[in-house]
Amino acid sequence: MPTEERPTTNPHLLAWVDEMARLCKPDRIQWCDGSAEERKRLIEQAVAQKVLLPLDQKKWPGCHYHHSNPNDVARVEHLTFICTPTKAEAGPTNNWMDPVEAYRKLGALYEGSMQGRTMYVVPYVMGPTESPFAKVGVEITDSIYVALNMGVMTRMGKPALARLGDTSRDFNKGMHSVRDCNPDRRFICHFPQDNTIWSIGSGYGGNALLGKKCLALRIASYLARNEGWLAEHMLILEAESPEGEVSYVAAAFPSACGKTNFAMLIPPKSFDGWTIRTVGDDIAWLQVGDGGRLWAVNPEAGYFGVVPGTNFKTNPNAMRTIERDTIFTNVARTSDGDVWWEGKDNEPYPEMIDWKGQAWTKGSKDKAAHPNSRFTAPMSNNPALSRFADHPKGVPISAIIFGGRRSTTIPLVLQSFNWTHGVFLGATMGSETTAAAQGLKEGVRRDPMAMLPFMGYDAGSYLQHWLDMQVDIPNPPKLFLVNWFRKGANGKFLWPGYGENMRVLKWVIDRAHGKIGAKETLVGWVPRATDINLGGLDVPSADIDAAMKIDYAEWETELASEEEWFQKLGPTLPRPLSLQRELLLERVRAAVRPPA
Ligand code: GTP
Ligand code: SPV
Ligand code: MN
Repeated sequence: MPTEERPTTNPHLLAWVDEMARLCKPDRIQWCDGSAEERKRLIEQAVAQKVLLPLDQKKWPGCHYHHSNPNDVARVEHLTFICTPTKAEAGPTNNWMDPVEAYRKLGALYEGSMQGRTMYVVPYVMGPTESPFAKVGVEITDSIYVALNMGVMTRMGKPALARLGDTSRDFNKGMHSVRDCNPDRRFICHFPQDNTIWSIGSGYGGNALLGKKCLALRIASYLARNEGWLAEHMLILEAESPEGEVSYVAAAFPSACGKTNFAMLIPPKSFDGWTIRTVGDDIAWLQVGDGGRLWAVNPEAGYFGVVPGTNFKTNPNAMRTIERDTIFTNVARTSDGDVWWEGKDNEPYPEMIDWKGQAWTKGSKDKAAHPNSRFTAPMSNNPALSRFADHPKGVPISAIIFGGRRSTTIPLVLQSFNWTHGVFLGATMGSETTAAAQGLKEGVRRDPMAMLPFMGYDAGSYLQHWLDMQVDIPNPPKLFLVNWFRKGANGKFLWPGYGENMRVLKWVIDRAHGKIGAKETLVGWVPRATDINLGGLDVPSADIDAAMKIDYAEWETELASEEEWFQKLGPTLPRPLSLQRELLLERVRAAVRPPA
């Protein structure tokens, strides 16, 4: 097997790469160095192989298109496994596979899977390269598309090998082969005790870009629990007031529920002087630091964002971010190299090629772009990137917001009474399912802290870890719940969302700094009528009231239905959370049916 010169002498890394090469039998091994020349060469090769299609380079400089296999368009939660020695460690919300069995089963599938192909060795850093937060991973993959995406999403190549050094064993071993992209032979397995990920049969997103959900959330959450920090599915934003006061807010919304949009928000006119900048759009690593505060870094270097719904009105910063050097996956395209998606500013072209590669005509009832079509773009493209996005220390978090996609019950915004109540709000968060994962039942599911698909260990222990963090953070952020997705009787969203979410964010920030009042309700603190600036908002006040309403009858149903979820969590469910539920339910019941 011809091997190019190996850019490291680290014996642990070399031994592992050799072992995996013996198993998969690639024709060639290529170590990625992360340079611009290498990227250019890889893109040329991907274009020659028709893995990437160049877009019109005048309209879309440096941009390319990729059709994924139509059977491979999103994360697959039913094929994702936590492989801990005991099933109890994975907990009741994760799929579990015995590690011995998983290595055997996937090992057999990897056998010869790279014959005739190139094996890319992709060293990468998650986190600012010089940061004490940062972690090194190495992904082995037979997908040039994955290698190119990792080059955008992570600090790839030389910096990773430099950080790892010649002797350390401290790197995540990520093995990935698309093999024949057969859903019957598709598995995403995590071995937290071994700092290892084995993924096979998918080339898409979180199944295949192993630094993202697999390392930065599932493996990292396991490490974080043991080491006393948090790895979360959260955006991180920077808000600067007209007076120049800067605050940082993190927010956990489930997949396709608005993190990227919130992190890139442009305030409405009546918030003149306010600027929002992005630190991260999907993942936050949070550690206790200076001033006894919780500090956050974004482990990623790029955005793998939902395309449909993105336009110059909803998210101008995203539109500018994807103008160049972006990979578009599964949107619609035209034969002359333009792209289109549902919710783009312009009308669809009469004739296009849909995400499946098939002819599409305007008026067709099928979507031209897949609802989970995505852009991969470097964060350096973002005109609103925070100057601290790459800072080794991270940023100090003043508020953490939880929020799902809920048609009913959950108000526009609610502040928790205290840390325990805030953890309870996160733990019981529900959200209606989206296109970001394949094969989920429609309807509301409980998604604690937006981490249900991303916890690398038992859910009850995860919630206990959140509770335990309180005593480790002398100056903790304040905790909030939001809902941009409540609907009226006509089935339409009550709240306009997007940039208008600034109105809610401002109240959150003012509350976090103790600058503004609130009304106490049985289920949390809410803004009083005049606390939220609604200037210039063209929405009927009845809709605003309906979006913010706390209806105790609805809350009674909500709190009662949470019992089933808590029962599912089993014996590791922290007692403070079940007591919190009972307390709230008793109070709400008494309000709905006052004693005679
Ligand atoms: P992941 O990358 O899957 O983790 O998703 P995300 O949480 O970053 O979601 P994103 O910001 O990409 O938004 C997903 C979808 O929700 C897009 O189609 C958006 O247009 C839509 N969306 C985002 N924010 C809002 C909002 O405030 N209101 C409404 N109605 N829709 C929104
Ligand atoms: C999500 O599903 O939450 C994503 C996209 O951010 S993926 O990378 O596919 O996980
Ligand atoms: Mn995500």
